[in-house]
Amino acid sequence: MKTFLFIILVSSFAVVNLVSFASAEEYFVSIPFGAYDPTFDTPVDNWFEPPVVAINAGDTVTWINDDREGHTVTSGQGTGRFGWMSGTKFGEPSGVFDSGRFLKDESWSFTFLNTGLFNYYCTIHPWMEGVVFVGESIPNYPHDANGQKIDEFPIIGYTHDGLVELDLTWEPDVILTHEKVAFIYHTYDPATNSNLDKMKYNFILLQSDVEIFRDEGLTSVGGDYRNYIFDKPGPIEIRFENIESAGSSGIESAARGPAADLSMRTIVFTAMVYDNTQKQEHHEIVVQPAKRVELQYEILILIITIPGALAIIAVLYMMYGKGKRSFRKPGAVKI
Ligand SMILES: [Cu+2]
Repeated sequence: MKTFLFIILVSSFAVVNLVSFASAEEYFVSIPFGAYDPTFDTPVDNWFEPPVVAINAGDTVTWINDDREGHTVTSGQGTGRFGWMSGTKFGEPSGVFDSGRFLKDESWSFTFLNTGLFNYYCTIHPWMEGVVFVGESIPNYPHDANGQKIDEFPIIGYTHDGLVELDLTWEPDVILTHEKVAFIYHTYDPATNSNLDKMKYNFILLQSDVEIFRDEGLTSVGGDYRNYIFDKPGPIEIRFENIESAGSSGIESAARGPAADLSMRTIVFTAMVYDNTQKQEHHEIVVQPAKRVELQYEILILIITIPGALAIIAVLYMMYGKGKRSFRKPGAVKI
């Protein structure tokens, strides 16, 4: 019951784009000796070293003043190396962060919780410019759209009437853009804990609340899988709608009550798609399972019935077929 409530809770959450912090790290930026000198006639190549830092949301950057003068680390646009020369430009702070002046051997830290590109500069020496790029932190474990870790696959969902259980797994655990993900699911009758003989449903994918894929009138025997390749990062919903099931016995029992309102028979799971830093495009469109499951169901019947029929024919042939022979070896002991 606890699991049941948990699933209801998880699946009913509004999809919120929250970043989960896999492991926060600290990065260091030096303000090198000579940064106060705009002529660049210094032993250094950059005003901030390194001038560009790429970090993940939740990480901290610490600036250390290795110069002899006081400096600031202020979000916004500086004047560039030559802009200050006109004497009219002093930079424009953006208001995200401002260290205030800190002196030789002092340091100042800032933790970046939001993703984005942050330009910064020194308000005292506006030619001093740097950049912090904050990307999404990609966890190395499966989780839902709220960043809640999934400790164990499969995750389990039920229709509101509790008559259909759907267990979902996806591979790979972390979903990236331009990389095929397989959603693998099994369907059960919770009353008997056995696979559903047949389940009809629609499979729908939504990303950032927009429907991006819909496959209607699917039929599954015990389970199935769907492949998909996402173009964009962002939270997704994996929806199984209009679920119709005859249960594990294959017969809709009277005990199951009146026919359920199909529009209510929906099971929703959520997940997050991350930007793929290795692959920027893909050439396949949507990768589908090779065959419609409806067809597979019929094939399954053939697979079961044909060998069965052949076996019966073989037995009948052996019993009543002409030229009946004894398979007993001569001289074998009769028991
Ligand atoms: Cu400065």
